[in-house]
Amino acid sequence: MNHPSSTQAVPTARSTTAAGRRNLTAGLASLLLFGTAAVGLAQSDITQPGDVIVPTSSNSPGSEGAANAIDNKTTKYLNFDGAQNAVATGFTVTPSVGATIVTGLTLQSANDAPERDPATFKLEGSNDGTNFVAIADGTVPAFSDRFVTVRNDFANNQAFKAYRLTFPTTASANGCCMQVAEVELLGTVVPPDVTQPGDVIVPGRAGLLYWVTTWLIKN
Ligand SMILES: [Ca+2]
Ligand SMILES: [Ca+2]
Repeated sequence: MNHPSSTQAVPTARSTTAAGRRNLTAGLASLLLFGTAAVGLAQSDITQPGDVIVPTSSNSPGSEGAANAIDNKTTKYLNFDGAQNAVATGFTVTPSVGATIVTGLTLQSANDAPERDPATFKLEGSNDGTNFVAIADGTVPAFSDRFVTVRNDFANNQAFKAYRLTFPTTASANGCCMQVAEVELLGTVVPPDVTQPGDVIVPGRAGLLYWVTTWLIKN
């Protein structure tokens, strides 16, 4: 590998303290290992049709299951357990893109019955599929019409491999259900750590790190 930009950038970022040089060295080592994959990632929907999705229950019409929530179409997911807000309905999705950091979501209202629209949401994340950590919860902005998309943004810096999204309440307690046409989870994909304990460290890379470290100490 060639890293001309890394070495050329060193003089302008040079620190005058020993601690600063150590920090710079550590930073450069990280850059050498991870490259620029973590820089400038745009937020986007981290789900896609076909991702593994498990509903809170199968109490849905045959053609209106949870997969409809992430199929990129106006088809709806309807769950009868949401009648009278008796149960928080929703789903758990495992994005095929791997670990992600989610900081927002969008919801699209379904074709009819606005009283069935989600009114509140709760988002949790998991890395083992069993233990879930709270990420965000709150009120869903009102839908002005059918097939309208609303968005919630929230602070989060934790990465997860799976997400459970549930809707504790609907716009009005109703005798039918909860329904939603489409859901997007907005976030960024976490670049994988390409190293693991026991990896063989090739002399070329070790030599480059030694050269950079020596150069920083001297300068
Ligand atoms: Ca989508
Ligand atoms: Ca859909």
